[in-house]
Amino acid sequence: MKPIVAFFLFIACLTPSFAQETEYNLLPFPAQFAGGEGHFSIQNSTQLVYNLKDIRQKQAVLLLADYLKSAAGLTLKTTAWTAAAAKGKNIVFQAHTQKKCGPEGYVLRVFTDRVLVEAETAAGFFYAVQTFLQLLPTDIYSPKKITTQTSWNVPSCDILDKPRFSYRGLQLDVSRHFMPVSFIKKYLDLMALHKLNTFHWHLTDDQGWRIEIKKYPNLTKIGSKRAETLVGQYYQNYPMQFDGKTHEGFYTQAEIRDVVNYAKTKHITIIPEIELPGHALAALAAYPNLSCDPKKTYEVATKWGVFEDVFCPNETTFKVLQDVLTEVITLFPGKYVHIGGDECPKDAWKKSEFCQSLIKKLKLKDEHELQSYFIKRIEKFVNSKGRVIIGWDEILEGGLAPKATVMSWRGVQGGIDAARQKHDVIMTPNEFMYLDHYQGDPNTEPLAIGGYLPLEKIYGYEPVPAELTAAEEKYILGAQANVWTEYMPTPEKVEYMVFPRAVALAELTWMPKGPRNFEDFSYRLKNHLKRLDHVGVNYSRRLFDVTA
Ligand code: TNX
Repeated sequence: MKPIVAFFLFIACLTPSFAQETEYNLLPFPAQFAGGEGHFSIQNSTQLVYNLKDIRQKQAVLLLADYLKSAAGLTLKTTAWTAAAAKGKNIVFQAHTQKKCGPEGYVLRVFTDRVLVEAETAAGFFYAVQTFLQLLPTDIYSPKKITTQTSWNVPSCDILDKPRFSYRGLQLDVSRHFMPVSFIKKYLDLMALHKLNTFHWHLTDDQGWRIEIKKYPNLTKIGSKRAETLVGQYYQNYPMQFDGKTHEGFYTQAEIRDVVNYAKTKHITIIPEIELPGHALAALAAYPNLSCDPKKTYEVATKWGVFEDVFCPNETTFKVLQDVLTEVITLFPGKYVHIGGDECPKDAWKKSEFCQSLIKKLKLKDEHELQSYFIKRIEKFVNSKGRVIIGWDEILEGGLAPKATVMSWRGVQGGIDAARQKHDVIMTPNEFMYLDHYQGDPNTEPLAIGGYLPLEKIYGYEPVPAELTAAEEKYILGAQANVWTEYMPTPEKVEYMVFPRAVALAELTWMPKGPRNFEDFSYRLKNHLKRLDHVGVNYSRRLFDVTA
């Protein structure tokens, strides 16, 4: 097809559409897409021509070159822009400034005689390359050179793409089960492949403190190890079994820096979570004076669930938590620090004379307001360092901290309430966004925490609650799926639970609002799974192949 014809076709087809053809197995599917006729064929003589502003933009070009080299064995020349090279049968990367597609968007136009990639930012070019790779045969993801594939063709198409939401998140709980750095990097790779841009790293909880804090070495010396774990017993209803293993592990600050830098190359921001005032047993085992009853002995939890012993709102605790957050903030450059705030029983505060007199002194109504006082003090400190707190939706109780962003997890109501109070919101309701829930029949699936979230259900989730007005809607920054690891002792099990459901998450946070077609998604997914096979992902095969 001639470029001019393709251009008019492009304009005519600028409406969200679904892929009908086998060759457009794009996930997430682009915002605006038009298929064309014929294909661009990549040869050894094809050049990667760039007219780019900065080194990070150029990295996207090098990334494409790497894939073509390692999987296809094609060594393409990368060359700075010249009029002649830009007119040749080449792939041309060009920075544009027309503000067409926003901070993460791009234009990708595949003609039979050249390819044009345009974006405003390095992230835009990175996502353009991700899409371009998905237009190639799935073998392009092979870590080894493919000898059976003789041609590397890209079907003609015109794409103008940008995400619906600026926040497209995936969480991982490394407290219940520690996951090695190598796996965290793989997780980030997989997120990037699906254009997810925020990794929420749940680093502390009752069952383990996983981040080195130089000023308080016992947090990891004591808090990162636990005795034999009782698998099961989440609240009262779940089966119990001993796994007979001790569990330990933490990330040194050098490792954290390495992971943060790695994430940056994938255009992923990491949000660290330091849980407070609840889910704090590992910290209390290390430093009992952070509790309301320092004479008691505390142990890193060996059961799942919610525990009565929590941080005490005394000055020692605030001092220590501020020191901890200071180190955390120097390690993580992103805007947000997640401070937890969920599931904090008030029993210990009710029993504590100190807390009761504090409630009187501060003229508070009850322990909920005391929790709100706790969070507000922490927020003030975090804000003083130029950062913003995120908290689970319990932080609405007793009064929301003035600048907090809310993660709505117990349902959608927390998100609705926060948006109405003009607070930013990330939607992560457990009914739709919890990847620790069963994805298939609990009788045949490996043990999970309960709940039922099949692929079709997550795919159908609409992150903006219908109750919100247009003015309130803008507070919904996006959505996130959570991966709590009580029943995921290994990276393999995490992969099994996360994929392919995270692919659905990617599409629902990226594609424009409107009806999503599960059949079409499933069709594209089937081919997409070949990519995941190349990357070595232990996705849940049995959902797709009963003989597996
Ligand atoms: C509730 S979600 C929790 C976690 C558990 C999870 C299990 C949230 C803020 N708190 O501590 O791991 O349920 O699904």
